[in-house]
Amino acid sequence: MADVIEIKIPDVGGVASVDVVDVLIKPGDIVKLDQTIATLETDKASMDLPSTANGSVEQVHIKRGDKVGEGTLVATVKVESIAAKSEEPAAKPATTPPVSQDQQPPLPTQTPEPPKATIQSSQPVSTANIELNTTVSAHASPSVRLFARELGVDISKITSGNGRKGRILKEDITQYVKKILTEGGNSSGGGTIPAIPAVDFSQFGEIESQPLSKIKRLTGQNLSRVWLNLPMVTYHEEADITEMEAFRVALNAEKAKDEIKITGLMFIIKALVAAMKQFPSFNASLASDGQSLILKKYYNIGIAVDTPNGLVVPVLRNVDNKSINQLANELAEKSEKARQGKLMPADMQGGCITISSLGGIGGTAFTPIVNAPEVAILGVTRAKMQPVWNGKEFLPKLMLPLDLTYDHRVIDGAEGARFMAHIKQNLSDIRRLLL
Ligand code: CAO
Repeated sequence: MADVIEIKIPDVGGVASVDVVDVLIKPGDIVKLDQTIATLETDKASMDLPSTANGSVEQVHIKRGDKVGEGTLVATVKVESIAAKSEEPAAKPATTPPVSQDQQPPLPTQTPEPPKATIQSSQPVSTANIELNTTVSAHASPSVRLFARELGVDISKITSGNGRKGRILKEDITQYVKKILTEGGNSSGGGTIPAIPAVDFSQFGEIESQPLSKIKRLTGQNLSRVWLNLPMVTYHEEADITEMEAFRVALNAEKAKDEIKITGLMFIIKALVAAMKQFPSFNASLASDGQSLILKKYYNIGIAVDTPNGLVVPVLRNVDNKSINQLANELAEKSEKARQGKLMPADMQGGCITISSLGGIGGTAFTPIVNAPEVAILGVTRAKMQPVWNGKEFLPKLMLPLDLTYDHRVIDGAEGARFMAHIKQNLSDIRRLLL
């Protein structure tokens, strides 16, 4: 006669509430004693929940994402008779040697059948126990499952590992990811991005293979990560910099030959900081848990610099306290250091917003990628004389195209437009920067 056992969450080391991160059984499954049926996680540890019975799963009462505590019903399992495990003392000492599945006590079929009853069974999970349980019968340890989850790998897709009795190891996860990336992904899985197929270009003509610089490789990784993680919007605007340009030319005319010349970028930095002060959510980063915004009270601006080895972003610190001349000198010094490959990591850290200026080269607009965890990046392309209608006539104006890409999780569209309007207004009349 079949008995029904209720498997419940045991005492999880005194923790009141743990997250269910994986449920590994469904109704109809046959489970074995000690087999992992769910994975639980606190903010400090991941742990496997072992089955306390041999039998077939009748019902599963938890799902991924649930918060559970001691006594929560996990599953009901129909057994031919009560598993010996449920009668064992609650906690196993840490020194208990692992028992292999082959050595599991047989179901006590010889003993008289107990009356049909619902038996509550819960085996405490201590770290020592978790290790024993997973060593015995789980396909992968909690740390390997955690590793797989961090990489977005569905561990059930790996049928067997290189560990003892086919146990899945960390190396198996790494191998699986490598395989997916090189073979073009598993389009049926839905969780992976199909890779671009490899092509033998030599079949079409002569080729040469050139290794990417370290900067390019690292930048590539970072850009891909940002592209995949941030919902980005780019907003375009134009600022009339006719007067600003006249002032800049006049200032440079006063400078001695060997003095650093001022470019429009210095005024753009100042206008950007003025807008960041007005709109603090632009001078912020999303906390890693996505639950809060970290507002910064300092104003450090990263400037994307083109170098023979790739793009680097030195950071100008506390620009709100520096003059236009100081900024021009500092950028000249840092961009020279960047081009010689002499920037130190500290020179590139602590930025609040980045400016990517292609104005010296050309362009009418582009869509820069946010330098996360910053929330916005300002792109600049080449200013151009244009006829602008003032209501009565067309006047020649020097118009500067600006492109603002922002993280839409933090900045909404109207805020982005207002931020840009502020920058535009200040660049069109730089006296406003004194206010
Ligand atoms: N419109 C018109 N002219 C511009 C301009 C603009 N928006 N921006 C710069 N110029 C002019 C400058 O006035 C300067 O003119 P002169 O030679 O007559 O003095 C000339 O173009 C060269 O300027 P510059 O590029 O040397 O100086 P800058 O201060 O504008 O920029 C720096 C400095 C370091 C940002 C720039 O040299 C650089 O490396 N830019 C590349 C950035 C990049 O690659 N971004 C990547 C985009 S993709 O993510």
